[in-house]
Amino acid sequence: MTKLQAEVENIKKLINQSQNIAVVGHQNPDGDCIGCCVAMSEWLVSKGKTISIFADGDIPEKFFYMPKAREFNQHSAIEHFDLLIVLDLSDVDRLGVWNSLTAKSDKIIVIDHHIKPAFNQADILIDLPQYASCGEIIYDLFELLKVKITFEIATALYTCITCDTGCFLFSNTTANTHRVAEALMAKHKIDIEAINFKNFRAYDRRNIPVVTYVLKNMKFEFGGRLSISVLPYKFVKKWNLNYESRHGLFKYATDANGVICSIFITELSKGEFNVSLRSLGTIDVAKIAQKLNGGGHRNASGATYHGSLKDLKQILVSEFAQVID
Ligand SMILES: [Mn+2]
Repeated sequence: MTKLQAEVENIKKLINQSQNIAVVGHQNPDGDCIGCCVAMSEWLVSKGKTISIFADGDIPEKFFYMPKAREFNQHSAIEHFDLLIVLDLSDVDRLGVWNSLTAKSDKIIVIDHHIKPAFNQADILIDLPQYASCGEIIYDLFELLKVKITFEIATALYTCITCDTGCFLFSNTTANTHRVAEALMAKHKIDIEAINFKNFRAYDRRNIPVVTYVLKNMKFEFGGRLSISVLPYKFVKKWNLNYESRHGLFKYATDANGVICSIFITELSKGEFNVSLRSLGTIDVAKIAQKLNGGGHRNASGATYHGSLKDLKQILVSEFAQVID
């Protein structure tokens, strides 16, 4: 019996006995986080539950093809929930401004696929790092719960799966990932061309000067196996770049021929840096992120660093020196 099968009856029981339910994803919400909060909320609303959806940060407009994506962070005044469902994060710190939700909720279910589970408040904790996306877990859970998958739910779950696998390009993609995508396409007639255009092809032409800067200033170490890109605060501020558009720049760092590890540093404010790490194959960048009090997956992780850019680069280069040879 899988962990998911073992917990299905407990999840069903907690949901059945709850009326006022909060669904929350991680800060800097991405496609997986937004999609699984939307899919979960669509289902719970169809069961007559009262739902509030939260995630600390802006919801990129490109995700508004999912109607429920517009409903995030609208319910700040509510003081109490029967149940809190935490999706796509297992580190309580990544609730950000919504970390007070745990104290306001009678029961907590956490469903996640990151490597660092640390959610002590959870009544039910499902951490399955073998899954490429949290949305893929939700699909398997919905199958076990015999949930009627609607067009809206299928669209949201397909968004999760494609966003966390780089549209099936990353090494986390499994046979089950494809099985779930096949089921969503075959049974629910989702518009994959429209979804994939928004998430993988369309870009904002106003960002071209930033792309130019990043490409011009990319540095390579270890004979071209490690790439380092830095986005200074003046660009983040001038172009008002949100997490989503900053992240779109990362592919230039990761996809150069010969690169097996990449670092993308964004200066969020003076002395505060967002660090994103990527790797190919067995090189574990989650371990490096954890040394900076961050976390993530083996091949994709991140952290926030306070200090000088020079020190940060030095720490990262020496960490990578130990794993890259
Ligand atoms: Mn995810």
